[in-house]
Amino acid sequence: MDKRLIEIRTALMKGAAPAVRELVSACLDKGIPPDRILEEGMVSAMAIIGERFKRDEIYMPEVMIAARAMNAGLEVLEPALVQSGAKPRGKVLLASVRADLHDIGKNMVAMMFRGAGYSVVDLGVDVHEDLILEAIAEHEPDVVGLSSLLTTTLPNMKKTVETLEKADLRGRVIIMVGGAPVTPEFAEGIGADGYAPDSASAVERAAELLAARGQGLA
Ligand code: B1M
Repeated sequence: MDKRLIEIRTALMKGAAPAVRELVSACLDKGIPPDRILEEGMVSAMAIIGERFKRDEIYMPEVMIAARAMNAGLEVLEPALVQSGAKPRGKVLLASVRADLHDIGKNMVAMMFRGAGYSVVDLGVDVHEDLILEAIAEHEPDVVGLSSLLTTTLPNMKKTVETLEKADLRGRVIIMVGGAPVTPEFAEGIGADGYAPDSASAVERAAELLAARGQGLA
């Protein structure tokens, strides 16, 4: 692997947010493709952090500072992935479901959508289903994307889909779900319109679903 990407991975695992910012910026200046910086330098670091956390080799504070460094790197990387001046291809509302504080995956999904020319409204983490309803009324998105990283918050994902169903919004918005514990079977079981295993395929799946509704601008 490129030495500079290894440096990003090391800095990210140490939680050195300013160093991650600088290194990502330097890699972009050197012309290293943003998707390589993301996957090889950053996502690989979070995977190692996750393994170490599982084996009790590191604890919550270390995971939190690594996550903060990851999000710092994502901020620097995002403009490089976003097409300038492109007409929005649709509007996407994103949220980590109620009681779920994980946001790295959701932030990557947001970044990929922005990079593909969608406008994104990101409601953040621990978002109550009622707040999602209010946000739909305010922003009128084409797609609502829900993220969950905990088996204990999967029921809240289901509850959110039920809430949108009760509010009669099923025909108006496409509901997409994702996150590590979410499976295609779970997604189908709770009545989501779409599932994606990663951020890049989330964009592809949304485009397919929008096209199927005659809304795609691709
Ligand atoms: Co937590 N955590 N965590 N954690 N954490 C996991 C998820 C866990 C698997 C770790 C473990 O035990 N090995 C475990 C869950 C176990 C389970 O439920 N089965 C766990 C736990 C238990 C917890 C706490 C309960 C720990 C505790 O308090 N004892 C606690 C819960 C807090 C809460 O949410 N209420 C907790 C807290 C935290 C931190 C706050 C410290 C931090 C989050 C910081 C942050 O996000 N800002 C954290 C982290 C960082 C992790 C790990 C290490 C990394 C998660 C991550 O960012 N992955 C994680 C272990 C792991 O995953 N290996 C772990 C990288 C990210 C790029 O992947 O989010 O999967 P991911 O996103 C992917 C896809 O899933 C997909 O695209 C993304 C990119 O390709 N995707 C979508 C995501 N959303 C999508 C939406 C879509 C489509 C695709 O459509 C809309």
